[in-house]
Amino acid sequence: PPELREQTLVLVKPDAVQRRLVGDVIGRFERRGFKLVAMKLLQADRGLLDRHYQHLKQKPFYPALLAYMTSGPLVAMVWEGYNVVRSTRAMVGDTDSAQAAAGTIRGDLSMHVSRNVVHASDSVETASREIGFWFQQNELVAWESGDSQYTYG
Ligand code: DGT
Ligand code: DGI
Repeated sequence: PPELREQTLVLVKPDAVQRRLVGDVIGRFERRGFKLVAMKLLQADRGLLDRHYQHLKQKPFYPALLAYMTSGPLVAMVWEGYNVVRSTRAMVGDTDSAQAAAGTIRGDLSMHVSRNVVHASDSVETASREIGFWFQQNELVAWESGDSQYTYG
């Protein structure tokens, strides 16, 4: 069914790579039951980030955001599953880590909006666009997980 095939883009940002938090972040999505369909470690360049953050290019903090996002490698992933876009946003928490609820990724692992550990797409439409910025179509792996009768009913 198509509703089980919803996909979202998650970036584990350079602060999280430096702080050795990649496994913690991946583990949360795995335990929720979502399926990993693409993943790579890369150094993002300005062109890619300008596309990804086109809605923020006029913001006063954009230069600082670019410097942060190019400061080291990040991990880009595509996760798939039922309601994955909204569920992932809920797991990530408020953009401003200082406001993020305990139990969320940002609320558990970060303090400040400018080093907020992860990115996750905010709508199904955005997710489809963002996945196209970060991945080639042939980098997405279609596979059947053997546990779906236990995770979906
Ligand atoms: P910098 O990095 O030399 O420009 O020094 P700041 O303090 O101006 O910049 P930074 O990187 O600490 O923070 C960037 C922007 O984030 C800063 O202009 C104000 C904003 N900011 C700081 N704290 C918060 C917060 O709690 N929530 C939100 N939404 N923005 C904040
Ligand atoms: O989708 P989100 O990441 O939750 O939020 P967004 O698309 O509004 O902002 C993208 C990123 O920009 C966010 O993860 C961190 C950064 N950002 C947002 N507001 C501020 C900010 N960075 C700084 N330094 N200051 C801000 O006020």
